[in-house]
Amino acid sequence: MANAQSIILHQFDRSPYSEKIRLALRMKNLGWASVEIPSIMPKPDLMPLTGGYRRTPVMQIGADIFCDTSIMLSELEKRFQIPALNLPGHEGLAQMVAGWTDGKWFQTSVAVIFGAIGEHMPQEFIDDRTKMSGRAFDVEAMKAAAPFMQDQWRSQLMWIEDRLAGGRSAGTGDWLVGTKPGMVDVHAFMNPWFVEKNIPDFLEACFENAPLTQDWYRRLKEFKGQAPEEISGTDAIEIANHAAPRLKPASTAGDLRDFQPGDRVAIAPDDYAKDWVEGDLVIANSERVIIARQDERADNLHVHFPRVGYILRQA
Ligand SMILES: N[C@@H](CCC(=O)N[C@@H](CS)C(=O)NCC(=O)O)C(=O)O
Repeated sequence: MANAQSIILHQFDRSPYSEKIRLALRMKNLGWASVEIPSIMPKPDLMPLTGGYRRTPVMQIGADIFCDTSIMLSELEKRFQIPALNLPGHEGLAQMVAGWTDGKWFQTSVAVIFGAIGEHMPQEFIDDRTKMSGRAFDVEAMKAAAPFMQDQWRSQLMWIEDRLAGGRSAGTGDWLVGTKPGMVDVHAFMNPWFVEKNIPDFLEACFENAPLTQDWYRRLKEFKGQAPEEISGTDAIEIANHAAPRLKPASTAGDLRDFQPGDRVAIAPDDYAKDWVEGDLVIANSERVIIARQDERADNLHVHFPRVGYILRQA
């Protein structure tokens, strides 16, 4: 039974960012619980935990709530060290690679996928994404751009092929960095997975010129991991309500902008879906921000955000 120590992932099956975390959980062979959340608003059993952050996935361990996959991966790596994903050579580089996989490559994937299947998406999904991003989710425009975007997508896949070929010819291993799979591989896996889920023929066509990548992708898919325990959103809130956040000394030492512990602050993603989450600052360092907040349904929560990709301000 899921409890205050369990890793709980609030997610949905087709979510590529969720797959990134699921792959890391499989590679670490960790047990976990899953809460299936809607892919569009409203998300009534998620908001009490995050305080307004609506994106997918969200990770919970007891009363600690983790928003954004980068902070989830960092936390999993800290708490469950063996087997490590931040292997020698992956440190720092993994985050740099994620800047590309989650940025440019992901945007190209979205254009290719919705250019191909956008017209089959329900109107509620299109309306939600338009509202979330503040600009039209223009399926017609994506359809028109699809051929150019396909070229760009494959070109980015070939960077993986180049890296694998380089490792092979130098005799330094057949993963992206060295002889074992790690965090860089986790980040790079997401976009091919997203494309395979939606337009498998296109991925197959790209693999024709990228045999090393095809083999690398297949090897990553071999991690079996553990099947999650399915729990409800209300169960997850109950678990948070009966847990306490992990004790951490409040600190903003070295902060560039003079935030102090206890400051009333607000934080939001800086790209789109700018939903502000308010709370009392506990920790602000170069990697993350932790804010304490209370909810009617969960007394005392610590919500974690990465620093990169987020805006922090006094509330
Ligand atoms: N920077 C975020 C991005 C997450 C993201 O954009 N996820 C998509 C789904 S895979 C999303 O939130 N879509 C809107 C939604 O699910 O409400 C992260 O790394 O977790």
